[in-house]
Amino acid sequence: MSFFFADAVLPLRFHLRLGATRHVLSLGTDRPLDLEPDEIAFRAEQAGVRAVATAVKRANQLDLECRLETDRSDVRIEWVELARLEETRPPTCLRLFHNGWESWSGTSSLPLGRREPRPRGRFIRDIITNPWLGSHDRRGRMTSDLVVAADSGRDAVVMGFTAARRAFGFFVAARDERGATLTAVVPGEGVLLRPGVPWEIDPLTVRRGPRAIPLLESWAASLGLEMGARVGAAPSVGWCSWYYYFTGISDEIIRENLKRLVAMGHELPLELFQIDDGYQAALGEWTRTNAGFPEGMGSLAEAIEHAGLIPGLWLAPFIARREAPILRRHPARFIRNRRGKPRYAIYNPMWGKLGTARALDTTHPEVRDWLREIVEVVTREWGFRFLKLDFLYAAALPGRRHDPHATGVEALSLGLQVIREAAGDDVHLLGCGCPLGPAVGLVDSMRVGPDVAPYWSDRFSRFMGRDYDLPSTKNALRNVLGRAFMHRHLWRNDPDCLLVRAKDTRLTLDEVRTLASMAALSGGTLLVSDNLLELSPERLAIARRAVEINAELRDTTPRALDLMESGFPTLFWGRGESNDGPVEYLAVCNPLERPRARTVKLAAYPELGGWVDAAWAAEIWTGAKVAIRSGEIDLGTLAPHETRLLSLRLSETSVRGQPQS
Ligand code: 9PG
Repeated sequence: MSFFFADAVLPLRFHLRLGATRHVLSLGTDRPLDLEPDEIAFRAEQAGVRAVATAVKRANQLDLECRLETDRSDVRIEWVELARLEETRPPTCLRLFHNGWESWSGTSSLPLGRREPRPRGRFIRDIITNPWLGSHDRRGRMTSDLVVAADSGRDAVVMGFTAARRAFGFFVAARDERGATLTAVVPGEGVLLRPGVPWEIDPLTVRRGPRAIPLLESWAASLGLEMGARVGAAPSVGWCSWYYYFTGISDEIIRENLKRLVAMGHELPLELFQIDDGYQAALGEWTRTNAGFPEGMGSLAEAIEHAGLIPGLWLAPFIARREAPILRRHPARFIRNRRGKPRYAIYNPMWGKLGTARALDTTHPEVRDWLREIVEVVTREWGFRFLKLDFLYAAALPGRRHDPHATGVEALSLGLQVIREAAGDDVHLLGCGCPLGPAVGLVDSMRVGPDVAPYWSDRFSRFMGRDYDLPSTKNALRNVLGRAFMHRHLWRNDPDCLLVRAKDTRLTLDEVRTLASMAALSGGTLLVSDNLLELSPERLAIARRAVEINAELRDTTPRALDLMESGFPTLFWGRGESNDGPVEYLAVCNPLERPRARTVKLAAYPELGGWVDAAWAAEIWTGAKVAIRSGEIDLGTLAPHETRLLSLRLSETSVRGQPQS
């Protein structure tokens, strides 16, 4: 069988600086490899720098390992051009899946030759995009972090790193007169090599098969295995203070909601109660509370525990604002910019006008001691057992660090390791605003998209963020579907909160049902973030249904079936277990601004193929029964932003076929 992108080239080209001079060390060639299964070794030595690589070719898979070593003390690594896939006659329907750098970064599939939307304004771009794209980031090129997929409609290829210990490796897709290329690049961040210590590049894998999603899942399984992913049981459903109260929380507000939740009992059976941003004395001063929390956090954690819930708390451990003593007293504990000053991490108007937050240097031993202390207070003294760790990208930002050998990946891992050690194995860590790779094996769950919001989309997100990576329910959901394949392979996905309220929101009932459908099918963490005192019984029922479905799908990885067909997937599918046996759900969404007639052809997706001449479907939100006829589900017309959530049922006589990959 002849695949598209069949030609694999291994240039293995190291761009170095030896003292003040630039040097390129090439191990490989620009000739395509032959495809026979084989193992090839590469070796080169120049100017006291040695590099070796091994490529293992199997049927439909290529694995590459590579390392660099020197005895000199003046060698810096700029970047490495590792591998390239080439196609001289790209199919016209070719789409690429690109993955964003951190939790909030937009992720979707795009036609070849298109570049993913980039936020306007450096202050947003800096926290959304890999800081090391450099000259690869050009017009007409698409970039993807950690993994990339291409789908011709007939077959697919996935390229991805199977460890994330060294560098923020990325992929660049380019198209020109000669065809198309997909190149794997490893940025060295200009760090100094330690003499005598090998610099091992995160291994790369290339896998081919008929469809992209199973390949993405298989890549995620490999990365998860290598990094010791934490995917065990976890609190899955709960309440979070952020998306109704934002920073306006107080001891009283938290207790009122807690009391209401307890009174609701089985009406809303949750496990976790999480206090978000707004309790702390200052950003970076975590162990003292502000005036809204006069009794401190320990007594709140106790009250939550007493109510039979898991107490959860938000922390942004790697940033501090100038009100925090750590920034005033210890500027040397921060990543430094070109002027030697603490490096900028974010400007967030929610935290008041004055100034910005700065990024801590986790390679500094005093910072690690400080982190350890905070986490010990919060978990042991106060008793929180779930930590939402936010703005984690800050630890990985470029700048001068205490340790000149450390990359951003290594700095972020160090910081997260200290937190994990201090918190212990039993505290649940949720990563947020976090570059994805280095957190695998350290966090239990991970936010996989931008913040949801009490609106579908707004002008700020459309203009500044080009409707792609800034907070909005639309942007959040695109990523929940786009990154579904990571769930239970790298961590448990956090699709962000569920807002079901009818007041203080611009979300319509259709949009609320869409959010509830996708959060439920994600199988990930599902936190309701409304004022519980003001929820109507009808809206509460939506949350309860979502919680029930979510529980049935906890132990499966759902699939966005049309991930490689459209920029906003519209079919989300999951198969799980209920008290009455196996269950299967299909959400069909209309993300468009206009009504859309929709028929789903079951044979188009192997996951649905077994239903062709079987059964009927029940619409969860309306209770309507939908017939499956001639292998199709005809849903009529969907309103803008509406989702029909279908529970697929067997008829008495039919037998459900097995889903295929
Ligand atoms: C608390 C919030 C919530 C939320 C997090 C995070 O300026 N920004 O780009 C920006 C992005 C995300 C963000 C805040 C600011 O939200 O995702 O769930 O915890 O912090 O401050």
